[in-house]
Amino acid sequence: MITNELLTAFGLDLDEYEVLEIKTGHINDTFFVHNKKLSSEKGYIFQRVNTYVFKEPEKVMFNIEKVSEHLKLKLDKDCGVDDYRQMLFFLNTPNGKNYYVDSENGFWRAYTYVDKAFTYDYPSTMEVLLLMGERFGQFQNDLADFDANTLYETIPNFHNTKARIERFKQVMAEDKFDRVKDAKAEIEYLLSAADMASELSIMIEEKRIPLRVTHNDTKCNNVLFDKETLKPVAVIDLDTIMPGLSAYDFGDAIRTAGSTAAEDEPDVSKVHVDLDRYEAFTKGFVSKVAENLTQIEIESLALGAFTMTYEVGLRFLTDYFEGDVYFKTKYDGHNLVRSRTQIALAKDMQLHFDEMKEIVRKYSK
Ligand code: GN1
Ligand code: MG
Repeated sequence: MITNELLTAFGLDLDEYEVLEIKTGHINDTFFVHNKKLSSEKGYIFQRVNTYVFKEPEKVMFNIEKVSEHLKLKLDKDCGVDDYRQMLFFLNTPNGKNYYVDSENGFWRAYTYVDKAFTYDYPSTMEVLLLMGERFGQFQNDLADFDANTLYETIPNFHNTKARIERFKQVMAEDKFDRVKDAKAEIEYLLSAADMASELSIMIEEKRIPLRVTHNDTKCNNVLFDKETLKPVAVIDLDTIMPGLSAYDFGDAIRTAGSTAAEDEPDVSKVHVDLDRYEAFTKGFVSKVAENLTQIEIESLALGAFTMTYEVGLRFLTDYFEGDVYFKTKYDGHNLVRSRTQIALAKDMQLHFDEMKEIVRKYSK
């Protein structure tokens, strides 16, 4: 996987490094390339970008570079001791590109490993949720003055839930793997809640809500925390940075951080939205973004949480019907299980929707 050819392309010598695979993401292949001579934590992250998912990976790297330049200017303003760890620094090849296509047509990139840091797959306390909300909110706020039109839409209609519902219907009609029969109740729910899940897409179509530059994949393990201070450092996984809604980033974070269970908990009776967790995250996020958001955006945040949860439930099920070609899976039926978990969470959010909206209002005054 990690070859001499690849390391040489980025100016490194394979003999000096050892390689560990990191298996967290659902999309790319990720490796920690660690310098044997230096401390255990010095090195680089190498990633092979999934080109089934990202059809034009050069554009992904273009977006990341532009956004990183902008974030760096913000950073330099009030630089603290460890501030270099607040962003990712990509390595260039000798011809000045921030990626390398290897002889097997693999699309690779490399960036500095943020040392002395860790992520939470499941935030452990309200304090962590508050800090996580602040960090994602800060990230969005730092990009409030970045012109969304200058970025590529690297996955067209990525969070266009309405378009995804149409595609879901097509895939269901084709039923290539004879799997539609396994998910009758799930399909029924997804179709019955389609109108509510399409509201944000329609607001965009009708230009009733502004597009910003958003992260679009704000799972809670996409914030790195410092091992000593336990404070957030970097926001990572910048692949899907592109025009989007504030509600997407708030919503996708709530989907993982505000739930009582893991994304793929098989026992759906354990899956709920935890309003205390929701409130802690909301308090942090809204405190950072409120000054730059319009009233309609503030009002859309709770809907974003429902929409992102519904949407990924629909996406997992679409992928199950298509034969598990998009998300990496750990066992047969994993995408079906994930979809059921997300549907259980989306349903619970509908039950608590008024309280969720009220909590956002409380912190945006
Ligand atoms: C994927 O790569 P990862 O695991 O951060 C997916 C997200 C989904 C998420 C569900 C490019 O994110 O959209 O919300 O899985 N990324 C892409 O866990 O599709
Ligand atoms: Mg991702």
